[in-house]
Amino acid sequence: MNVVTIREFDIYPDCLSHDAQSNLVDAVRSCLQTAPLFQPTTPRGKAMSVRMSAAGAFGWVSDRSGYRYEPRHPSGVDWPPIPDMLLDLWHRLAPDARDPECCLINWYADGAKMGMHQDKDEADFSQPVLSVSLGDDALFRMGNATRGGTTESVWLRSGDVVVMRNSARRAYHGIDRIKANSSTLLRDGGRINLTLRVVT
Ligand SMILES: O=C(O)CCC(=O)C(=O)O
Ligand SMILES: [Mn+2]
Repeated sequence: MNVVTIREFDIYPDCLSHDAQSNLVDAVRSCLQTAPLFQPTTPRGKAMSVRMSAAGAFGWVSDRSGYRYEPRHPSGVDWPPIPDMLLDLWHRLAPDARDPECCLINWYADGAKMGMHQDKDEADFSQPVLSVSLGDDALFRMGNATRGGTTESVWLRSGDVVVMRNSARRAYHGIDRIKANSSTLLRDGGRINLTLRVVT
């Protein structure tokens, strides 16, 4: 499989075929019927521009009580299981890793973005994070293990997969913007990002 490595972020362009992408969108929509998208706020009470949900044993949530993983959706229902095709992808690209315990679902409408951050609410940083892009193109910025310094950016397209492992696992990263209407995969436009994580 083709891989481009930038700052130890392994980027697999066109990893998922068009059929695989539409099957995955169907699987995500079915997860969202059980666990609807919600609008997280930062611990200081600012609404995030991305809407979120999750699948798996844990979902990531954020509100006035802080950033954390929770075993249930804010409504009280269990998170739905992680779709099998994502588990297959994880096993192919991260064969030595433990099984993922969370698939975070991020939904970006036009104008949504995600500030530079580290994924650091997990217990075991030896485990990778795998990220799947679906729908509109997104400008992904990759930084360093500490805030600031030089960064490099790449446009992630629908079907691209990124694996953050080794030094990239602790590196700051974010989404500066999405390019509206750059993909026809999602009927109402926008972008879905899925990140598989080992939480415990
Ligand atoms: O949307 C993306 O590609 C990145 C998402 C992300 O970094 C996260 O959910 O922690
Ligand atoms: Mn992240």
